[in-house]
Amino acid sequence: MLIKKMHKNLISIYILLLLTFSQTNVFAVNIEFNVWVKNFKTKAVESGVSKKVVDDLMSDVIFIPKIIEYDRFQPEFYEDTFTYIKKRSNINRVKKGLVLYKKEKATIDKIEKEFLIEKELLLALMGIETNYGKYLGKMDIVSSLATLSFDKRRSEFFTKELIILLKLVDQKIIDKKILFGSWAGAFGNFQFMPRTIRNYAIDYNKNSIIELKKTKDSFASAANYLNKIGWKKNIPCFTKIKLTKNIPSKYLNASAKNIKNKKKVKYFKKYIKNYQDLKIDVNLEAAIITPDKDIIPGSNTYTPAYLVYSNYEKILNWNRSLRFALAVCTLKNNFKNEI
Ligand SMILES: [Ca+2]
Repeated sequence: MLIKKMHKNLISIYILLLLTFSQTNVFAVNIEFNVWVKNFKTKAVESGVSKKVVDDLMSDVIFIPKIIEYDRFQPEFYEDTFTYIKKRSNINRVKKGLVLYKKEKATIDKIEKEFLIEKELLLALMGIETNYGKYLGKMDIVSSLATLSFDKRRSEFFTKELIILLKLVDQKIIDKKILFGSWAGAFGNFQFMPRTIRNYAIDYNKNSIIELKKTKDSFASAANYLNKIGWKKNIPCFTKIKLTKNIPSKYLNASAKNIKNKKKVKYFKKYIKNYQDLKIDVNLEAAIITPDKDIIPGSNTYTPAYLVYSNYEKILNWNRSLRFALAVCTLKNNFKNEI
């Protein structure tokens, strides 16, 4: 009985200590964060943002611990390729996209012609990024970007993004009232980061402001982005293949960072079991990817495998994930049979 009571007391003390420690910790982090904000504000003004906009946007900024958790654990990295693609390119996604297309047909067709980007690709990107505008994100992206800038992991990258965002507001290109988006600071129907907005976004309906949550500006901006980074209309993105086991491992790309060892499709003939069934130009430059290799525990080294072409790398440019680019191109192909 006595032991039980002592045990209970010990647990209470332990919980009390834990609470005190975590509260002290949160308190210390907030002090550090406020110091960071102060220094950042000076830096932003030095980079040319007006003091008024810096004070205005940075006055309510807060540190959001949850964002650090999201940054460290992104579930999509742990899904196998088959599951990832299936979830994002299924028939419901196609149907929802067709509803949007029907409603906005005139605008989307016009943008397809003007920027030479397939409407199916634009719909696929919007469908996967935000489920056609349904999940635009509710995070205050100034606080998101500030939290990730304050965090050590990718501080330099996010600090630059935050300064670009402040400049866009300062130049009245973006309205500060609609700065709500993803935990990583992406924004609008196609989840543009501030740098992408600065480099590629367009005020398509010419009302002097870029509205990335509205159809006209967001579709034209996405199409302009794809056109400028070199997407080639009507060239395929990938082909699924079956590999022979004698393929040297140097040809198996498992990282989205740098696609290596590109050759003409015909060069890989001896390593592809279903080569005769491939309905593609064998003179296209291609690389081989095996996206589950090294990532999914216990996965087979040789399956799934895909030949990927230059267009595939453009989608990696948009979002550096092998599975993301496969899912976008699969959904695009699924639209092809419907529109
Ligand atoms: Ca506009």
